[in-house]
Amino acid sequence: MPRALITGITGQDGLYLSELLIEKGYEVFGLIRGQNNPKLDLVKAVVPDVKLLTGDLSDVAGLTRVLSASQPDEIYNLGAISYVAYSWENASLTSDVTGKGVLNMLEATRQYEGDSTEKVKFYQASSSEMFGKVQEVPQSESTLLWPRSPYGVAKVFGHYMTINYRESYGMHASSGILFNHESPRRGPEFVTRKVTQAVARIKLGLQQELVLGNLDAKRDWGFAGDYVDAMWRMLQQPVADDYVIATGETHSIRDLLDAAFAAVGIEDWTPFVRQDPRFMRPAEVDLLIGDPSKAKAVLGWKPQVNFEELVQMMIENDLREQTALGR
Ligand code: NAP
Ligand code: F7E
Repeated sequence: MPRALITGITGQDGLYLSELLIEKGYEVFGLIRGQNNPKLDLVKAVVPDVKLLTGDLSDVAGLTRVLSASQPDEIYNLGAISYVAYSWENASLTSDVTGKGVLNMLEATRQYEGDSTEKVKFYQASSSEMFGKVQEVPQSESTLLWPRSPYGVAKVFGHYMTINYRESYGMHASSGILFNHESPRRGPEFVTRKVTQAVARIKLGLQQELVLGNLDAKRDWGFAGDYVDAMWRMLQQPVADDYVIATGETHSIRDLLDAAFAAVGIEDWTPFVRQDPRFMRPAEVDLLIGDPSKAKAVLGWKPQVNFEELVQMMIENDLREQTALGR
């Protein structure tokens, strides 16, 4: 039975990846932080077979202990402070966790691997935020990085550290440059879920208004369930490498509003939506669109859920959830 360790087990991707690996017959360990993590019950309910170990990405000694206890064949480093807007207010903390945390995991993995001839396979959750002020359209593995937020800068550090450990120590360390991926499990601070939750509440008469920032930014949005499959495929390759994972389509926040309101039968959303500078960012990433052709050719990966299906899935979930909460 192969063993996998996942950091970020309480997050959107951690839950989908745990389900996928358990289905494939893995013994799965998850890193959980804090003394009374509020998402513990959720993890236990969704993936009861995952074995939880306490640790924090900023504590390398603790990570070393977690590796000894779990003895993983594959490590998926998904843990991060992942909310871009928050990263300006907490730039130093974001650098420590999202950036230096990757180095801590790589170093703990290198020491755990020691002189063993069996390579531990390491996955780093890199991000399309690294492209920032894009230097090429669409963005591929070779596009110059130009991050626009403390989060993006921290991810660039983690990305290059992963490549550096691969080149310096021969580690099987791969980096997935994933474009935005969403689901009914997406945190409500991110724009897709903020919109689908609000639209469901407006439809049910529980909310009157949705307040947003920049409606013109464009993102390449896919389904998280498809994207965790790409992570696993990367670690099954004989040689570690970096891959862009994206749909190759882009949509603005306005398109998202069109699709979400249309899904509940509202054609004109303008009376319900207000813009507030509070939600504007000091530096915006205007356009993201990925070129996933390398992942298609090498990993045999392609997205299964398109933009309209994704929005529909999230709206249906939020209508169910909000109906239950409204009762
Ligand atoms: P998420 O839902 O925000 O989950 C982040 C996870 O990181 C949570 O489990 C969180 O645990 C954990 N974490 C935060 N600080 C930590 C620390 N100091 N030590 C250990 N764990 C810590 O993120 P996601 O959407 O699943 O994304 C997974 C990874 O992919 C992240 O690295 C993210 O930056 C990256 N990424 C995401 C996307 C996307 O569109 N979703 C795209 C590209 C890359 P707590 O519950 O304890 O806070
Ligand atoms: O913003 C605009 C906002 O917060 C998307 C993370 O998973 O994907 C995610 O980062 C866009 C931006 O995601 C609101 O200005 C407008 O242009 O949903 P988001 P993100 O910043 O793209 C990348 C790939 C990651 O790696 C990250 O971890 O939507 N926007 N109005 C808004 N965004 C939010 N959150 N809230 C608004 O009210």
